[in-house]
Amino acid sequence: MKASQPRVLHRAVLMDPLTHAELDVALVARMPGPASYTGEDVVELSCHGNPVLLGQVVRLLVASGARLAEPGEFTRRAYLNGRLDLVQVEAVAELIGARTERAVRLAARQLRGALSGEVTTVRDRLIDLVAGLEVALDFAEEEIGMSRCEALKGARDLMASLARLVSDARHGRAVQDGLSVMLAGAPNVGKSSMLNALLGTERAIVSATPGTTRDLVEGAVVMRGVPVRVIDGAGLGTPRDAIDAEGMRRARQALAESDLVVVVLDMSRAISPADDEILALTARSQRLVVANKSDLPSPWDHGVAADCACSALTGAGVAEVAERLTRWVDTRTTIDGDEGGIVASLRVLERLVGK
Ligand SMILES: Nc1nc2c(ncn2[C@@H]2O[C@H](COP(=O)(O)OP(=O)(O)OP(=O)(O)O)[C@@H](O)[C@H]2O)c(=O)[nH]1
Ligand SMILES: [Mg+2]
Repeated sequence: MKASQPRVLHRAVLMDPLTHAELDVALVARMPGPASYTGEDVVELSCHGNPVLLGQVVRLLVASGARLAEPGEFTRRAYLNGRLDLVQVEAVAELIGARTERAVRLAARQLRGALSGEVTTVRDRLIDLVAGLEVALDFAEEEIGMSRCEALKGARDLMASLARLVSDARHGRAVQDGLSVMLAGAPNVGKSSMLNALLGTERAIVSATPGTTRDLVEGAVVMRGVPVRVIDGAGLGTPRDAIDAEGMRRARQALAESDLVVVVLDMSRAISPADDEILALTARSQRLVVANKSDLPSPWDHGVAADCACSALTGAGVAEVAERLTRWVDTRTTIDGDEGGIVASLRVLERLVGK
């Protein structure tokens, strides 16, 4: 193996050293440090992807003196040997956990050092600013170094760069972690029908009996490359029994924790006190008010109380609801239509906002 050309794949027949039984025809590459992932000497074996075979190969290697890596050990070694910085190490975790192509793209950019590069630029500018000011203070008579005016402008520019970095990082987190949308409304307005229409599957039970949904029911959709959880729960109103009350408590909690509330109204009947209560409860939340059952005659004009109208039963207008949700996802994950370039970990984000 030592004699083999480094960083070139070689074909190798793997054999059980005791029985000499052939296990697999594999590919093997030798990557000598320091130009390897961990910075140490590494040998990579690529076997056929059968779990039984892989288990057998690993067992034989361990019997011959190797040991299993601990979780994250390769990346830890890469960090300790200066091959990756801490932000890139976090990017490895983000990459492994990414659930959409967009999240993969973002984590890959960070792994290549995008965030580290931005932070280094800010740091260099800060050092320039401090150095310029120190010179100005030390040689106050001679008018060299940085003027107060220049320093103030430099500091303001830096603050603006940091603010952009923080908002970019917040957007990045939304892409990585996903967003949640809660369907809220009085009993029987068509929340479960709306969930099913948005997901395109019969996920939740729909019935003409008010109080059908008790537990939270949810499904996932991808909008603009962002995973979005759509959650349906019990209708909010006066509970008929203890189970109803518990269902409503769960729905209220999910409503408080969600990123967006879709308030569903039934436009085939007059606005009820329960509707008013939900509208008041969500007045300060990010919300979209949808008038459902637009296929039925209505006693009111939906334009007054709602952002849009649809029929979850016939499907009319549901595309517009989805379009509005997509636009909201855009506002949470892009800056002026730009996808943004970083997904900072919560640790980095907290450091950036100075918590
Ligand atoms: N005509 C019409 N009927 C609808 C529409 N959406 C839902 N319904 C009907 O309204 C009734 C209640 O629908 P659900 O989706 O179960 O309503 P919900 O808000 O989830 O009700 P709860 O879970 O009891 O709070 C069912 O009979 C549905 O078929 C619609 O757009 N038009
Ligand atoms: Mg329901």
